[in-house]
Amino acid sequence: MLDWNQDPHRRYNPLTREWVLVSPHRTQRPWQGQVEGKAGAAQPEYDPECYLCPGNARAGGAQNPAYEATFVFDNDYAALKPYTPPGRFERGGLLIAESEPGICRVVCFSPKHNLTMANMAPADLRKVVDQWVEQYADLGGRPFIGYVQIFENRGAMMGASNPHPHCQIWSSRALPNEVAKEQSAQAEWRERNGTCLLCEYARLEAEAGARVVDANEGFLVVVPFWAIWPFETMVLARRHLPSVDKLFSPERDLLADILKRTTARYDRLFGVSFPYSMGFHQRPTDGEEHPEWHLHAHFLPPLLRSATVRKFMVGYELLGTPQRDITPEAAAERLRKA
Ligand code: H2U
Ligand code: ZN
Repeated sequence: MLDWNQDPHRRYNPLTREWVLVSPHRTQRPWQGQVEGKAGAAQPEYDPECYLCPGNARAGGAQNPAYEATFVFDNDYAALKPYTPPGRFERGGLLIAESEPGICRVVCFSPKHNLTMANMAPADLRKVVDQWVEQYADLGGRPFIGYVQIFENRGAMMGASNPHPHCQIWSSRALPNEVAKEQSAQAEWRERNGTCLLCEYARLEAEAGARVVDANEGFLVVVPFWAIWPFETMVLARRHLPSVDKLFSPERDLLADILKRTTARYDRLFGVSFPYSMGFHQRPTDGEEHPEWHLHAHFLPPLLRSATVRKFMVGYELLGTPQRDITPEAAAERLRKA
């Protein structure tokens, strides 16, 4: 009989409608590959060389104000620009291109260079949540912005250019690929079943318990049944709401609380400031109501078995299907205990 904890199997991700290969028996294989350096030394509260610290000059020549809580500015090296002229190219149904206007911003979480979400005061992290809500409304309210992607790259391993606590916001006219997959899956689920895909999923996970990592009154943290990254998690709003602007004030505090708890838990897992990319997926800002959307965040950390051994997405995973060794249930158990 198949043993889900030992035998190779594949799991379905209903949000992207893609599969992941799970090979639990492989966790014993030896590793002689690349070993990453441990995260750098402790940082000072203020770094005169940091382009995000208060009062400092940025690369573009602008100077940061002496800010005291959060600070937002337009990215000096924006990937998207608001005044992009319209344009479309199509040849034979195969060569297709179109212009893409957008706005990219950087949000500093705190004036203190050496903080992270894990060690910020809850009241200060709440101000970051408020800033996300403001940015979602401001950017999403513009007629040419159809989606607002809020994300954080944390740690040099994830390509973060700077340890100063910050995130980025890229807002664009079109839906990004990952969001487009989740958009059609949630819309079709709602059409077919009359329910919300992620409300149903959260209910199943809360019932099963094996993949639940943490929870508060507003949010549930799980290692998704279909997780690709070893310690990937998903933060799900417990209430059906499409986007951060619909959070009640106490729910904003609960979001700050669950993010702090989750990042602190990650840091405890291997005793390092845990690297990850995280971001929110929420209702597109194309003017439609989108009742199918359910607000959630994904944490996608690269670390595999220690602070220095990471997972690489290569070979079969790039050309075939993503694959994991440690089961989502085993990862959730380790995170719960951290
Ligand atoms: P990351 O750490 O996730 O790379 O984010 C830093 C962003 O800050 C990056 O997108 C921008 C980079 O373009 N940046 C500025 O806007 N001004 C600067 O002076 C340096 C970096
Ligand atoms: Zn700094």
